[in-house]
Amino acid sequence: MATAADMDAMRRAVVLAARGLGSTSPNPVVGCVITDASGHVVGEGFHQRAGGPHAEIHALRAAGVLARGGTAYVTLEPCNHTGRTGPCAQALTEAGIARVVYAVADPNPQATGGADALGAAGVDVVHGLLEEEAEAGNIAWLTSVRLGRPYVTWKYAATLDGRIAAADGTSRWISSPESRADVHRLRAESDAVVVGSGTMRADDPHLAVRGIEGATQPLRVVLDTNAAAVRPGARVLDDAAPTAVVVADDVPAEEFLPGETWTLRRATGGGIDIPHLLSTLHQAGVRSVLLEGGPTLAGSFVAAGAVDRVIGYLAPVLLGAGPAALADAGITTITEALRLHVTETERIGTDLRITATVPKG
Ligand code: AOF
Ligand code: ZN
Repeated sequence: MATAADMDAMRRAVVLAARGLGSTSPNPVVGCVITDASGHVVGEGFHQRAGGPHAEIHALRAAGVLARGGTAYVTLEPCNHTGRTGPCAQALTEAGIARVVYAVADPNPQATGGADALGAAGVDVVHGLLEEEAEAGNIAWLTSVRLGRPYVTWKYAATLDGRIAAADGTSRWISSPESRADVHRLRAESDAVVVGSGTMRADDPHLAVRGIEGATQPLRVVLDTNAAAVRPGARVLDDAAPTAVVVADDVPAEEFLPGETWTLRRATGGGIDIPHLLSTLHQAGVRSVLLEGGPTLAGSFVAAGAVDRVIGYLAPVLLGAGPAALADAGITTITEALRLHVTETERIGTDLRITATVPKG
């Protein structure tokens, strides 16, 4: 049975887990709170980077001997494997933890089994407290383990009438400075930022995180199918963050620019094959992708069923003409419309930010 105090401790663990967003990939974000036998918090921890101690170990170290007889609240089932670190189920047992409450079962076949191991050692185990919140906080990693591809967020900024530029192509600045700063937070939480050749030509974007101290820079990925859009001196080629330029595998190598070039399959429509791109990113350890590309690229991702979440910044501006945020996504009749689930609405500066998820399956 879970009490109100259990809920408070797990809520705190979910908040702690989020501190690892952007820096733990290819591993999950995990938070842990330890309370003593009388319910006082004696240790907290979160997973900070892949290869480093798991959340439970940080919390156990903070608690020391006060962990004995206490409860550990963990957002993910404690692991049962010796990977880069030892099994947390064993560390919890050895510290004398009497009860473990965890939110989400670990779907990773190598690490699973912690709950059973704890139960077998006589620890009281509770599963599922704040499962939805913990799942949402770790959605990129969980999606990656389940689907073998990164979690994709498509972000755009548009006028209230859904346009991303005026008829003559001018677009600076539709959204407010606060919205633009918020995008840097999204980039910092993402492992990779993806744009296409249209955005490359129109904006010469930089795509690195600015203005957030200690932020982990994402991998900047430019889909330049025909090796024609990224030119020497492009801002994306500076050393502020790593960059991969993706070119179709039928383009002659002499046309590549110096630097990291990935050659991937071309899809029948002419662009890079999106499932191939996503599985390549997955293999490179990328668990979350922020799609900042223009309408054409976003249309291809939607058509490929490769968008999990949409974040739209809507500015109270009308243009009446100009390109729409999303180009053709293969939808021709209303029964095929992609219907989303709004998870959040927020005022950002003078704009409205809408976050919506794409239902699975
Ligand atoms: C984490 N941090 O706090 C917990 C994890 O690469 P390793 O050896 O550190 O193991 C990673 C796996 O351990 C991970 O995929 C997940 O299944 C489990 N739990 N991992 O990185 C943590 N609790
Ligand atoms: Zn562990």
